[in-house]
Amino acid sequence: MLKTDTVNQIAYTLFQAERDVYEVKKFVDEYPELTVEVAYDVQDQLIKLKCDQEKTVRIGMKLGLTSKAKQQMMGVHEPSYGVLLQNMELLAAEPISLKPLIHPKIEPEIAFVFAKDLEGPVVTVAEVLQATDYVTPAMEIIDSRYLNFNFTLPDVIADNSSSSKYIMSDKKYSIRDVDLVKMGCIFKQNDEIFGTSTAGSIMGHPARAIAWMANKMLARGQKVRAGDVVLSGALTGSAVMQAGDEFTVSFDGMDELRVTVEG
Ligand code: OOG
Ligand code: MG
Repeated sequence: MLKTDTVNQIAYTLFQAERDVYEVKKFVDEYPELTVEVAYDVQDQLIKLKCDQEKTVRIGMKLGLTSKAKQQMMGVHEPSYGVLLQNMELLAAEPISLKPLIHPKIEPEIAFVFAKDLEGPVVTVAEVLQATDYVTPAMEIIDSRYLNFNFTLPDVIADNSSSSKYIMSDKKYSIRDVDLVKMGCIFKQNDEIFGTSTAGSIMGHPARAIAWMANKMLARGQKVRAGDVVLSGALTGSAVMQAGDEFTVSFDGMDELRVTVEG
C-alpha cells in the first residue's frame, strides 16, 4: 500500500505540472504499488486540490480509452474515468488558447446530461438510458501531464485521465431521436477528415461505458448525479492542436460543433 503522504505527494506533483505547464515522469516505475485503486485515490486528492486552489466545482465525469481507436493509439487497453470541473468548460465560439497547455490534443465525444442520479445497486444500460436527460456533440481537449504523453493505466487515472478542457453544443437531442450504435461521426481538422467512426465504437454503446463507470464509482462511494455532464470517451484517435487550426465534429442527425485554436 502506498502511504497517504505519497498519494498526496503524487497528486501535488501533477497539480503543479498542470499549473506551471511542464511534463513529469510517469509514476509506476518509481512506485510499483500504484495500482488502479490507489490511482483513483490520487485522482480524488488531485480534484480536491484543484477545487480548492482554482475555486471551482465538480460538474460531471469523463470516460477515457473507451474506443479501440483510442486504446490502440495510447497502448492502454482498459478504460478509465476522471472528473469534469466547471473551469474546464469552454464556451462556444471562444477560441482555444494553447498557452496554458503542455501538449494538447483534441477528440470527438458524445456528451450525456443526466436528469437523475445513477443509483444502482448495479447500474445497467437501461438505467443509464432512463436517467439521461439529453445527449449532444462535444469535443475534449486532453493534455497529459506526462513526458511525451506516455503512461500506463494507473498513471493516467492519477492524472484525472488527461482531462484539460471540453466544449459541448448548446443543442439538446433526445436519445429517442438518435441511434447510439449506428450514428456516424466525422471529425475534421481544417476541412479535411481526420477520422470517422460510429457511436457504437464506444464499447458497443456509449451507455455501456457509462454503466461501467457508474458501477466503479458506486464501489468507491461516489455516483453520477442529476445534472452531471458525462463525456463518452473519444470515438476516433485524437489530433495534435496547432495555432490557427479549426476542428469540427458532426454526428448523424445533430448539428455540427466547431472550435478554433487561437492563431
Ligand atoms: C487518456 C484520456 C483518454 C478518451 O476520450 O479516450 C480520453 C489519453 O488519451 O490521454 O480522454
Ligand atoms: Mg476524451
